[in-house]
Amino acid sequence: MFSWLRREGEKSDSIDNVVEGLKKIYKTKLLPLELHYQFHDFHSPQLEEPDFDAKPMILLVGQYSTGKTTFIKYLLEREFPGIRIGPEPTTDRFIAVMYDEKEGIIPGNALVVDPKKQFRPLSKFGNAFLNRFQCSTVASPVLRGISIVDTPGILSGEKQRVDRGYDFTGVLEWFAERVDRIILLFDAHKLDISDEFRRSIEALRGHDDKIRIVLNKADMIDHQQLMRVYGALMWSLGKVLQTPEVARVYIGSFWDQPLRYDVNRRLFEDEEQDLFRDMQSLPRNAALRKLNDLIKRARLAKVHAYIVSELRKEMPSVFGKDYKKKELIKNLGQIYDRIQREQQISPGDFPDMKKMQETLANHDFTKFHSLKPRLLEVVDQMLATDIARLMALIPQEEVNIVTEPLIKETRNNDAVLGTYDYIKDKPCLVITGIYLMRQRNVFVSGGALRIA
Ligand SMILES: Nc1nc2c(ncn2[C@@H]2O[C@H](COP(=O)(O)OP(=O)(O)OP(=O)(O)O)[C@@H](O)[C@H]2O)c(=O)[nH]1
Ligand SMILES: [Mg+2]
Repeated sequence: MFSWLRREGEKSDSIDNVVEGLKKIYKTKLLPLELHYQFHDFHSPQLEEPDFDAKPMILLVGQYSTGKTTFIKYLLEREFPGIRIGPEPTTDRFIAVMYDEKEGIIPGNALVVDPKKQFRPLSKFGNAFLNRFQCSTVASPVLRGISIVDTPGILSGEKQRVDRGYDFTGVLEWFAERVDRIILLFDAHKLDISDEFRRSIEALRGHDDKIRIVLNKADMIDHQQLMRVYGALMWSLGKVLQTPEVARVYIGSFWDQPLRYDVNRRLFEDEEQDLFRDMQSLPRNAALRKLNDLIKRARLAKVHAYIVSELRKEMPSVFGKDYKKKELIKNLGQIYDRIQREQQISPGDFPDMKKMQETLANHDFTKFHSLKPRLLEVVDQMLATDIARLMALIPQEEVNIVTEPLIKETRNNDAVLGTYDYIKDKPCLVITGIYLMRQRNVFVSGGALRIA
């Protein structure tokens, strides 16, 4: 049934070249800027080879018993080592389900020291987490193209907040930042969004472009109830996600058992097709996403350099350092404003103020470096030329995938760098540069959009 995933699993040479190119420009052009301004202490750790090489990952998130583990089983058409399915809270750990000829389980502590895997930074969440983290390897053809991460169901109240013993939301955020898709599962038969789940969704908010929502177990209810549950879910989601667009919800029953109510069979089949088509595009789009992520990272690294060097400039050389530091942290908003004005950077590009203030409190401002324009110029040049060169290597098909939302988003005053031209006598917009969406960056090159 999932033969398409198998086909997509074979990587093309051009995508390999893009990944190699990204590694090189990261190491030679962006990393020096990150190191100079301690970017890794503030935002995200240094990227290693496996971060670039990793297959696209899908993260499953939901309250307990919404069918996350069953969903994976359905996708793989088989079980994986360590699988547990049941009506009570069952999965008690994060499980990365990955391809390997040899089936087995690699425990968390061994995973984070494996230089070939991308999980090394997870060691910062401590032993309590590592004991609850594992990799299950399966020789499933589906996993040749993607990896899937199963998570413990989100519980309510104390059980979620205290009993876990590690920073659950922090781990979720770590994965959310790195995965290609986040599938949020809801149980149509028992629709309820607990405060804890709401908080987890909020932690994923910065990645809303990756989120897909599944109203699972819809086979348990009839068509009338389904309409009501669907409406209730949309109403609740609107409050939690706070995006102006309406979320796309895939309705279905992702398991291999007969449906209890058959009235909606056709709907479920169509929805499944749509969702799987979306997942099918992941291996192809992964190169584009990695490129995109590097652009995002470079822009944040630049803003970070401006902030840190500005703080350095404000520090007195002899007396009153502690007092000044406190004052600067308190008035960080003014520094943001100043940089925004002087460097013409949009407010959405700045790091979260509260988080930045907390991290700054633990740093010695006198050790910060002052502005080194050369480092920034190298990154600008990387964004302007190297990225465009790599972009051109990505097969045209993928470029076209992102040209569609472009037209919609231009209404929000975002920038498309391009030229008007005629193709077969029809006026077209030929996109040659960077396109900035409100929170994310999509880089497009060589696409041609017909003007209506
Ligand atoms: N009716 C119906 N039941 C389902 C479906 N998917 C899963 N189930 C049942 O729901 C229960 C929970 O499934 P799991 O896959 O363990 O759910 P989970 O989200 O992984 O749960 P935790 O690991 O505890 O968070 C099991 O009894 C499954 O058999 C579905 O599509 N329809
Ligand atoms: Mg489970």
